[in-house]
Amino acid sequence: MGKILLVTGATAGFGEAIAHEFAANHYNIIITGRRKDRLDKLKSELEKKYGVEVLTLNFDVRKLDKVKKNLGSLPDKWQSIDVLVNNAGLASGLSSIQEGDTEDWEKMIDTNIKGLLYVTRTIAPLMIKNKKGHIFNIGSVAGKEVYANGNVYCATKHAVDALTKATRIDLLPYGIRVTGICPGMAETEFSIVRYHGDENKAKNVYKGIDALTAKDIAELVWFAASRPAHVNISDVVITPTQQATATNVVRRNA
Ligand code: NDP
Ligand code: 8X3
Repeated sequence: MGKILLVTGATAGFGEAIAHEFAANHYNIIITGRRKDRLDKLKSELEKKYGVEVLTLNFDVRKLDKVKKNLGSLPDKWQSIDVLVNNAGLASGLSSIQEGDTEDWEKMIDTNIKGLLYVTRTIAPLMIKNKKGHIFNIGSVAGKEVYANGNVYCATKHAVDALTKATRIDLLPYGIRVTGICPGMAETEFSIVRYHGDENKAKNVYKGIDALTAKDIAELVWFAASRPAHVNISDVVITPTQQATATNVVRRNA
């Protein structure tokens, strides 16, 4: 078995593009997500296009028992994971703190923080045992700054930022690399999910902007993963050229 990537949330957006990028570079791939039909479709695409092996694991990262069941007893040949990308995540809603929906809050906290922790807690010991590994956490510009109505999403991504730094320290003695990738505006299904399925509202987010694409993020992750073993890229903020901060954006025809 050659090198192995495990990417969570591979049924759309960044995760799907990261799976393609690594498969194109001859990695065998473990893909996860809740939508089984999409996992099955991606598996056959990757196998056909790149001739790599693909393992699909269909579970919700919020459920610790499912994370343990799916990732805690991987088939032997899939245990030697070289790269983990903690990507599964979401924004749900965009409301003030006084009007926010607590169900949205639970979803974001449970997925973006607790899900990432559950996966890391399960895979890091394997990496330590195998004496190799590279963990990527997908943070956000929302983990570097806060913006109006972003409250809980921003808090979860600040937590990801803290966990990336803390994980790097804890895994330092084992030579395991840890990288934070913090994107700005990228057009995926992210805003559709944030606006609870309202595609028109989601489209407006990127109006007049050449937003980042999922491929831009996948290429960045691949770049960091493919540096020589003595190089750890710690933290990268990546935005569209038309975006300077979470809120400073210049739109065409604005
Ligand atoms: P998408 O909505 O396109 O993809 C999100 C992925 O996460 C899907 O594959 C989804 O799979 C998975 N996911 C969500 N919840 C769960 C869950 N409970 N269990 C398992 N998988 C889950 O969004 P992006 O690709 O844009 O987002 C990927 C990451 O990047 C997220 O962490 C997001 O916060 C972050 N990000 C996005 C930015 C953007 O502008 N797009 C900018 C900065 C960061 P499924 O629904 O099948 O479970
Ligand atoms: C996603 C980018 O600006 O919507 O994390 O928070 S933003």
